[in-house]
Amino acid sequence: MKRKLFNAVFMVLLFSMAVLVQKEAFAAGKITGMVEAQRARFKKDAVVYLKGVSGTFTPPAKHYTMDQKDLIFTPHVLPVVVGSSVDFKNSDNVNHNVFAPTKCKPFNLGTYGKGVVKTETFDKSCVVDLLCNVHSEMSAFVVVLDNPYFAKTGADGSFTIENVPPGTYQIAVWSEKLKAAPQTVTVKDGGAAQVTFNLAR
Ligand SMILES: [Cu+2]
Repeated sequence: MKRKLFNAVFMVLLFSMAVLVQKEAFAAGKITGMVEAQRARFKKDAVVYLKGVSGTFTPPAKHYTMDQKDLIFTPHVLPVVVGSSVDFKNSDNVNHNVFAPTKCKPFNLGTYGKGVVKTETFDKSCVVDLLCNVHSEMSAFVVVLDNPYFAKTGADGSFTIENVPPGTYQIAVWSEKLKAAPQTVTVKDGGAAQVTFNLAR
């Protein structure tokens, strides 16, 4: 008897999960595409994002990490939603510093050695340049965005923005060196929209 009851409850649970999954699949769409550039290296690490999406967005509770390893900030470009916190690590045997000369978010975490982690919260949407005053060749960017609908391009320039609510949006691209005009994109219920940006000077 108990087993039958268990089976019945299990089936109901399974059924409601299937309904939920289906609802989710129909509600959200995605945007895929390419960021093209004449020099292949500029295709990588561009940030594609939606502008002016209404709503308030909760930043993730989990901190992002930006490491300093082998005299390189990793990742070089870190896109986050406004309000996110980033842990700045030093994994090298030498001292590093982290400072941001950016007007919208000036800060300096000081100079620190291996194993030390310092945290900064990014509460304004803007592009924050990061430098290390011990090693002038080191640089990175935290790209702080108004909403969670963004993606960073891979080495081939491809990107996918997942879970986009249906609607018409302005879509823009940020790149360290190059530019491209924003575009308009329409995402249909559960659909996949395609966008291509051509970066230039
Ligand atoms: Cu350094």
